[in-house]
Amino acid sequence: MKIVSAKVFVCSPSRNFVTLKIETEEGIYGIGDATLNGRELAVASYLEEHVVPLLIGKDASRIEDIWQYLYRGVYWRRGSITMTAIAAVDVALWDIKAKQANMPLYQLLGGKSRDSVRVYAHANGTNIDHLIDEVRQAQQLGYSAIRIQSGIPGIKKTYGVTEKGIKYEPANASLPEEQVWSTTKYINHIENVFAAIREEFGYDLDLLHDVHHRLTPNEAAQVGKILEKYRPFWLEDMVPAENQDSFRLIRSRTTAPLAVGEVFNSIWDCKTLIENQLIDYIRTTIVHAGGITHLRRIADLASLYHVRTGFHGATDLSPITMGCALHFDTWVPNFGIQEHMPHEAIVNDVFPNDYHFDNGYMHCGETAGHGVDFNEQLAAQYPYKPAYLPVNRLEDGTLWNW
Ligand code: CS2
Ligand code: MG
Repeated sequence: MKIVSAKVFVCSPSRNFVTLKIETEEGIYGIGDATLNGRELAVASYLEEHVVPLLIGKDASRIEDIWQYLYRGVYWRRGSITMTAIAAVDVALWDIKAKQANMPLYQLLGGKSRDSVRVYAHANGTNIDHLIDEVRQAQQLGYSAIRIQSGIPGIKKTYGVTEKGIKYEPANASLPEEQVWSTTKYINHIENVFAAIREEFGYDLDLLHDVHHRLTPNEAAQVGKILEKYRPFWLEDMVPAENQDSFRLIRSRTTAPLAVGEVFNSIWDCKTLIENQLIDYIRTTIVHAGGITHLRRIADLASLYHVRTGFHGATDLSPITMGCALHFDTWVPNFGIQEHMPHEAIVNDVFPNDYHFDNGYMHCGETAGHGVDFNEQLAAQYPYKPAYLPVNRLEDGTLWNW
């Protein structure tokens, strides 16, 4: 099962994606996602210059050994670029192995723990009335879990919110757009949002909310205490989590369930959080944290401490990651929920896939492999476009967390 070629593709059907295709001498190929929103070319270059030359001639069946080779062999371990590149290789090799075994990926992981994967939708409103409409639309599609994000009076533009009818894509400018944030204005408003949604839809609907790294631990504790009575399913990324110990302060003051991890790239980023049960859901994703091989380790550690998975699933992760995540979600015993932001039709044309949505649940397919392919010819019609995520400043100009 010798690797004879490995190619990197950067394309932009509605947004940028980086894809790795590994081919073996038997003609079986596998594809992996290497997309890192706003830093796509860094991962593409890392793969082309420092990974692909090392892969040629290696045995594609030795997934673990290649993972260890790319992790330990680099000396400068971890980081988003390195772990996204390793993830792309890892996912492509799992795809090859499953194709060789002629079985869908979830079978290789250990078979089904559930017949379908519960997903949550995004509802984003510029104001509370707009948000209520968005929640209703998601509910009518069958979602029983919905993430709610609202505009905040006095803040021009905030995370997750766009004008009616405009699809949200944060990497929206060829240089970072500067946005302004006010924690005071946010804390003054967020209870109105939850109270209005609970008033309109009751308590059977699971409500999620993403604070997107913008609070201090004490502010996060305040928001958790304010929102507890509205029974959120989770409050996500309340604070930046480099200092995992910060969550001890939050945890000691609120019972609101906490989710974190979409920006993590290895088990070391979440070891303290998980072992001390400081969170309820781990959001670390296959494309940014070393692939299936490493995510299995994170999920197994989490299962020892009552922490469930809640994988990131935004549109800046390619359908390859969504496909893999659904196979993983179908197997993993301590599954929590899966984020679901449907890709544009053209993205599904470039990345044909066999998964589908039905009434609030996603179903991975039965195709051998992870069930996602890559149309090189069509992809070539959509060349890379520079696109950066915004940066955030406080009202006094202090650079803050976006
Ligand atoms: C967000 C992401 O979906 C989420 O939970 O945090 O959409 C995030 O803003 C983007 O992935 C950044 O590229
Ligand atoms: Mg998030």
